[in-house]
Amino acid sequence: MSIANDSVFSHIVHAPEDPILGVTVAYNKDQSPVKLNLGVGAYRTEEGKPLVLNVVRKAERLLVDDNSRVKEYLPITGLADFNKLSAKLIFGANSPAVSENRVVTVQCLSGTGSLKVGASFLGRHYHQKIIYIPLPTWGNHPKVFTIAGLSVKSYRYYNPSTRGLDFQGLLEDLGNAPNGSIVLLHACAHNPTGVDPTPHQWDQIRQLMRAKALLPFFDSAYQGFASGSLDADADAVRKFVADGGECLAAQSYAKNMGLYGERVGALSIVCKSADVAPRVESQLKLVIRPMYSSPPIHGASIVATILKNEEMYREWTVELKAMADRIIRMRQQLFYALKDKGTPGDWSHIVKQIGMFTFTGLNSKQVEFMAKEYHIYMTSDGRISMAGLSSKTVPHLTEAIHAAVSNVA
Ligand code: PGU
Repeated sequence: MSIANDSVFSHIVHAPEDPILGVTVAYNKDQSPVKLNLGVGAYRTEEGKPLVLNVVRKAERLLVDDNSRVKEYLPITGLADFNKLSAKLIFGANSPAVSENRVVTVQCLSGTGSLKVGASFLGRHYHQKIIYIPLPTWGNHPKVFTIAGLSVKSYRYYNPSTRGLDFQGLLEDLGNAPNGSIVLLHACAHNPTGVDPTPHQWDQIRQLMRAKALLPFFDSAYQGFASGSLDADADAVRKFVADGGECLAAQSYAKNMGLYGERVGALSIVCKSADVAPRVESQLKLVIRPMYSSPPIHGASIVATILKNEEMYREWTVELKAMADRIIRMRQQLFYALKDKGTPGDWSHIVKQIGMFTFTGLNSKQVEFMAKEYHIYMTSDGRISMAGLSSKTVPHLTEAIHAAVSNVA
């Protein structure tokens, strides 16, 4: 009798690739010398290479040379310095919530891990088990929140015909949400649309949410990448904290410090009073302990080293601004290249949208065509990572988009 046929796992069906990370799998299989990966949101240099920031290299050298550093377990909540500095980074140096000890921050595994810990905490301890996420949103959001036992609903966000915010739809949907519902908000540089509310619109969203006791859960994966300024990109979050209300915030250092694979992030919960915060923290520890016990030490040490040293912090902001500026230049180059070529359609959204991505409006058939004929890879919703583009590859992408919209309906 054959043993192979007796696997206790033989009923298992092959799962599909992830809609975003699967793009890289397809790209890796392509043998063409002109292939281009605009799928995953990961920064590339003008030469198309991944970038390790100078200031990160510097921090790593300091860490390696410091013999007093050991590899002991961190506490369940992570590196204390890292947590304090992360709260300061997102809520601001003079945040009353921080100084009044109303903020609990725990180190987590990048942005995804921070969302996951926050979601599990809410699933266990928050009275309203409904979360509203924008339509569209990052593809992993519904999965993270569903697994935490929350019921996931969506609110209107993007209007394909204007290629802008569906502000009326957003207000209507949040206005109709049951009181107390959780609302997932992209802190800045909305993924995948590149469309953010204006400061005035943020204010209206905040007022509506506070009036209905909706609980804001900010996903901040791109602080510094939208405008090039860390403070400006945290503005929406800070306004919500400034009104004294409660919220959650998931931070990622993947993009803004280029620490993708180090998996460094933080979850903060802003409470109304300092007596609640330690109880919240104690329950977060019960979420984390059986999940991964305690977070990794290296990446958080890099971040803490940079954030607490004035000179290194300044260096970081310069390098971060350079990344944001290069992305903006790519927007301009692509826009003018399409215009010069006379490619059918209005492409002004390429320069209007902000952050790492352009939501091109290309449909899944056109996306498929561009992969097959031009070896250019992007997610099937037509999102391209502007950070994956360079002056050298803009002409090839322009050709491909031109051919796709001219030949594929
Ligand atoms: N939140 C948003 C809005 C994101 O875009 C991403 C990453 C994350 C959280 C999670 O980032 P961490 O790496 O866990 O810190 N989105 C990128 C990266 C690829 C992916 O899907 O994870 C993207 O291309 O959409």
